[in-house]
Amino acid sequence: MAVYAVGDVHGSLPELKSLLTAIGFRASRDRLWFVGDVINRGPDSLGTLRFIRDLGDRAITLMGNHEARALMGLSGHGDPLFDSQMGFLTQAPDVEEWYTWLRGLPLLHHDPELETVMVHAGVHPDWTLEDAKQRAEKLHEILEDDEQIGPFFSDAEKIFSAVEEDATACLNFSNADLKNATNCLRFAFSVMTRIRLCEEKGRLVWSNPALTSAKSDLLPLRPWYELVKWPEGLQVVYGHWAAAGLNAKGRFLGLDSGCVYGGQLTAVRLDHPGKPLIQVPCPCYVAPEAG
Ligand SMILES: [Mn+2]
Repeated sequence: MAVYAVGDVHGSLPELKSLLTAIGFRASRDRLWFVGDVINRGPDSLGTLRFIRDLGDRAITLMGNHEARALMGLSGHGDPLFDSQMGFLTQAPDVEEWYTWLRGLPLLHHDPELETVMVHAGVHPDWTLEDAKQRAEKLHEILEDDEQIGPFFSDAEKIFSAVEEDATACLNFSNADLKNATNCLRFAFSVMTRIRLCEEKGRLVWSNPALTSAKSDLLPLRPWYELVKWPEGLQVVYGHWAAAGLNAKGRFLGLDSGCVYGGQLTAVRLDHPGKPLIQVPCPCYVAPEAG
């Protein structure tokens, strides 16, 4: 059996099929891990969803920020981007089935045997591995619960805006009262699906203008993974950061190599000691943007 992690597909089904041919993927024996953001921007989001769903338990797919936006919209808390981007879902005859499928996507996957963690964007530098897993499990429980998912998404501001003031208070959310716990979990949801840069002390920087801002109060900025203090032997696979491109230098392995922007779609074989990378080229489906 071979285990491959695949970077952000973004609806690029032809390129995903080319990649699987290039790695010699055998559905009868091999496994695929998708870092999330399998939908949007590319030519065939619905086809990509169907392809991955039909892999059944041979694929593990994480929640990316694009799946999160889809899920929020389908739960009745959409924003203008949901309306403009998610027609492939809202007009699909099996939209109810996709709502259920999206609700089941985990925020984080840890395989102790492979000593590997996968998360879409990243984790907060203050979290231990157990902290991250605890939050991901609680979020999974909320998203699958009919009574909890609506209230959880009801405050979109807390999901899509900077809520770093909740970070410190959230290190042990089980001790917080319900309101704070909900905001802690919204914060965790936001971090795992959207984090890129942090200040040295761990304060998150969400907005893209900050990437080029010379404002002294925003500098110096560091990639989240440079501040994480997890055990050395643990490998962390993530996506989400197309603007930074492939990161294959250390144990933090960034696989978003900008497929929809004319870059590559990347897979890495996780169970092989050399961690070989396989890439296929992609046409430019959309103009580059940081998102
Ligand atoms: Mn993303």
